[in-house]
Amino acid sequence: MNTWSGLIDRYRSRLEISQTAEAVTLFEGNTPLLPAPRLGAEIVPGGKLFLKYEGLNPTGSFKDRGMTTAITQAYHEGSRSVICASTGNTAASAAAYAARAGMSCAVLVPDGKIALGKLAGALAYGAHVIAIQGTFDDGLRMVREAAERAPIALVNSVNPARLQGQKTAAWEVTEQLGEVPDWLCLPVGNAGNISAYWLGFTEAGEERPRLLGAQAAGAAPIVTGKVVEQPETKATAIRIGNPARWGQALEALDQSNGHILAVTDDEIFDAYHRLARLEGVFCEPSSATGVAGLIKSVTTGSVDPEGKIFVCVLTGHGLKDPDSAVEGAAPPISISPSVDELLSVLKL
Ligand code: AN7
Repeated sequence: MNTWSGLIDRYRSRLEISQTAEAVTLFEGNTPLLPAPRLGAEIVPGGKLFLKYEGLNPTGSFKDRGMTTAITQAYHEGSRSVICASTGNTAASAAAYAARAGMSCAVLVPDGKIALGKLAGALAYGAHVIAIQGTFDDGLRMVREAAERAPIALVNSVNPARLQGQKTAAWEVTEQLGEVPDWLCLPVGNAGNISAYWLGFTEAGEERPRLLGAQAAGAAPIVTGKVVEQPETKATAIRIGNPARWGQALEALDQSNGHILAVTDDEIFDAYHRLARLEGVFCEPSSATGVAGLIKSVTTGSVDPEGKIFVCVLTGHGLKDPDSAVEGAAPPISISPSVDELLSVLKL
């Protein structure tokens, strides 16, 4: 029998949320920690690579971890409507959990800059989708003020209940690995996830990994130390110029003796293709950013892989962004229904 019934059921006493609230859950979490020996041999010679495949959460991204706790808490406190700004995944997740709770949900997304699968999700779950002619950062500013002026709960990661759910990923990694990894590598956008992992590892004990954060070069405020007014990257999930948890991310990086760097879109897409083609793991471009950051850090000598265990967090599923997958690939070959023709085009 499957005994998994979601994060809150599994970890409630360790989560700072109401201990009596009825959980709003889609049985999120408990995602696989996949060994990645072929990619590992290429990018961390002498070390071991594992992939925490968060794209296998119910709506296809890690956001479901924080959304089960945020929506559970908001509903328990009496809210019946929620709002968020999003580059896409938060929107889809909020929409699904709101639907599950029978709440209404409004999501603000940057017009034309969200991947198709995320928009599809938000629409399918019945959210009120509002496209703004601006960036995610504009949207976040707007929803923060809207939640102050109207009776609507904000479920962006500035909501502390979000981090409570997201921190459980750190505990799962350690449980699955049987030890704390040497390095945890992940993409950084609004910096909620890196803050949550650090919180989780810190609450679990003395031993903690070093954090390796990666931002897209056109949206790397934490790396450059400057707000980016017009962030630009094909990894639209992390197209964020003024992260809400910037200070907390810097603290986590400092305390973990970690490292944050920028990677180009070409480096992101190289990692994205290698994950899929060497390991059969299809994640969205933003999710490959942590892997790209690891590749660059090893190549430039700032990380020595020898004897080390690396966990890369793959934050979202590849099907979230079908356009990125199709654009970068050769189109299918079209043939008539003839076996002769088939044999003539096969590459054996
Ligand atoms: C796949 O959905 O910000 O550093 O609004 O979707 O915690 O922001 C998404 C972020 C990484 C960055 N990977 O995480 C949103 C949103 C994927 C993401 C990030 C996001 P944070």
